[in-house]
Amino acid sequence: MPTTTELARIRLARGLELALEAPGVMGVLNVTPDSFSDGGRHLADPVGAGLRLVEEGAVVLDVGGESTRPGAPPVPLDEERRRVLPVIEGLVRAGCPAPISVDTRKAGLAREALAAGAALVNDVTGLSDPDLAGVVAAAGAGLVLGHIQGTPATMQAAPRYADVVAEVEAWLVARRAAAVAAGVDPAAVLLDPGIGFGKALEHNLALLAALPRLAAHGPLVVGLSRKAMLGALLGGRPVEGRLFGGLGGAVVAACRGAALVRTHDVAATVDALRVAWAIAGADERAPRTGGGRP
Ligand code: PMM
Repeated sequence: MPTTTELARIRLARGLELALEAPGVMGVLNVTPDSFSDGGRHLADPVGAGLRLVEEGAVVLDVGGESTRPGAPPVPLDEERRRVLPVIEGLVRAGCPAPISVDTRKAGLAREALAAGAALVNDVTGLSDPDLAGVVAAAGAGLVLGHIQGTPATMQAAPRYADVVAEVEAWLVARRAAAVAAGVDPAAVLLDPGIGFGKALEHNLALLAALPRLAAHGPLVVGLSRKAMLGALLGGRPVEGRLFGGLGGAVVAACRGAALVRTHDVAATVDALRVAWAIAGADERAPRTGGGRP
């Protein structure tokens, strides 16, 4: 259990733990040629790029080999393996000091990534592969369960909810229960409302407003870095112009209960969260003086 000064303590593979006293940053290391936000950026030296993100302050490094951008076709296991495993092995060989997460929906890839040194599985489809929870349980690994409506190929076609917060909440609670029933340690599970995964702008905004309610069910991961919702809020701004908007979103997500903010822009987000958290927390730490202004 977290102590009163801890925001969250998450159990990971190989006896590792992620103890967070303040919201942390999950750095994105996509090794895909077609990710919407950084397609191909890290392909030349992915291990070096990952180590730099950790130096910049990422507390977890999320390695992904299958783009989940809207409309993305599925990547065969062999190809995903070819992209991801050498990077995880390289990071381990280089002594990567942060736990490595593997962003995959496939149980087979998760098993191999955990054997290669990953400590956490980030599944944006919340157990669409029925074997994934068993793989995570067997490795004693951490598990991020993300909410999605549809599949990456179809999810943004016409997302529809009667009550998006209640539906996502019920879904996350059910997926979490399924993971625990398959043997995953309840202290190893993080939940993610899945910003942009089968959601229109109004759905994303409703979920971000409801983070305190969702956080009652477990530590939250929130990812909005460079996503279309930022472009929409900024008058159609393209991906490369969304940094400052993303920082605004990251700060609000952290102050509303996200334990981890997933981002491409690690250094900037780490600074933004440090300042936001110091200021947001100052109120509770300040001595009570009975009300009057000094
Ligand atoms: N978004 C993307 C990929 N993986 N994982 C989690 N847990 N949460 C997210 O919001 C998330 C994710 C897609 O974005 P990218 O192409 O920028 O990685």
